[in-house]
Amino acid sequence: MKALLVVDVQNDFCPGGALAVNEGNLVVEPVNRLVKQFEAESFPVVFTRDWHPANHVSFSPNGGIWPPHCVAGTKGAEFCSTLYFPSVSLLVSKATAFDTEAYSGFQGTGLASYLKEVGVDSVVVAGLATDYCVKNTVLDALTLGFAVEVVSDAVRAVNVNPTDGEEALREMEERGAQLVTSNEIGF
Ligand code: VGL
Ligand code: ZN
Repeated sequence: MKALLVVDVQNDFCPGGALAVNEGNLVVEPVNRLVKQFEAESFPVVFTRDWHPANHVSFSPNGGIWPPHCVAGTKGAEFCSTLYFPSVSLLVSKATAFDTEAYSGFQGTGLASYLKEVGVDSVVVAGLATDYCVKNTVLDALTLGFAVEVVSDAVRAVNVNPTDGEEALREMEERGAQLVTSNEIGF
């Protein structure tokens, strides 16, 4: 069975946010379409969120490389208001400990055991950002033995270097992920 993993579609990663991803808001439309398709099939939908304490090690005042973002309980950490939520879904918060960075939705969350428990062997991944949390989530999913499809029109990159997003997609593909578009997802 397939599950949909929606990665970090949060205000701080959208235009105007603390760690804005160019066109980050544009993932919402294809993501919403996919969520509705999975909901109609009664297949699992998982939303991850970056959910940091205010003193997180990844923040520049604490020696990290990012501006403070997605601080638990703030407006910036909320999901984009236009995101559609199905009647049933799983919420996964990550990077919640102040001293640990965690880009992958599988890191320290129990997500893999949950998916295996309910019979998921294949995941469809969309969201933000291509070159960090999407990439690390995809690579972990492959390592854990899941088949992985990455939805190319439903991801966007931070692009600290301008080609980071493209390189991340290539790396995911080389590791065995399939790049697909949102209208190509079958069950
Ligand atoms: C992310 C940078 C820092 C992401 C999270 O969700 O891709 N990127 N924290
Ligand atoms: Zn973060």
